[in-house]
Amino acid sequence: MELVAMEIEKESCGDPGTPLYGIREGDGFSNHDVLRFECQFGFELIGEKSIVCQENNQWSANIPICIFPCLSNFTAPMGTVLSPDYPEGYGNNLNCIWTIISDPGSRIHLSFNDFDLESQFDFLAIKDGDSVDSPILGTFTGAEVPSHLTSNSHILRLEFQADHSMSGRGFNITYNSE
Ligand SMILES: [Ca+2]
Repeated sequence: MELVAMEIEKESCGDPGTPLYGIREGDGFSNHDVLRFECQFGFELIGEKSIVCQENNQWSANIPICIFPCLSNFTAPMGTVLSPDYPEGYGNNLNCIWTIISDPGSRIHLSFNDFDLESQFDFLAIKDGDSVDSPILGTFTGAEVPSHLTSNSHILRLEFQADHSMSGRGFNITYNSE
């Protein structure tokens, strides 16, 4: 019996774990076993929905990650952008995009009232325009409160990414346009 058990052990890919905020179906880690993944409600799965233990004892892919998408547009002439659950900490696995849209020909001013992100792992990037390829006005991390910032165009895009662990207070940014 022990020999058989050892033989099975040799043809195992090992436990790849379960994604944070995810659910795993299947509990076999041997060759040809398949694991399926889903994310908890509200989270978005990035990566492979299922992986198979290959004959080389490697999983066919890494386990997926579950991220919480947050997306909103601001069209009022002034307002406040808060990180999720500010100031209680924004959590993990976030990919947020906020777009501030003012009247064509106007500019948008940002004032940072508070700023506290996990340094080097969570980032806020501010882009001058509405697309992912728009010029970057600044990328911020850590606990140093950035100074005022003014757009060149009438649209600002705020992209916030948080990794899988550790959180700061988050941020509180007010904007106005003229
Ligand atoms: Ca983090």
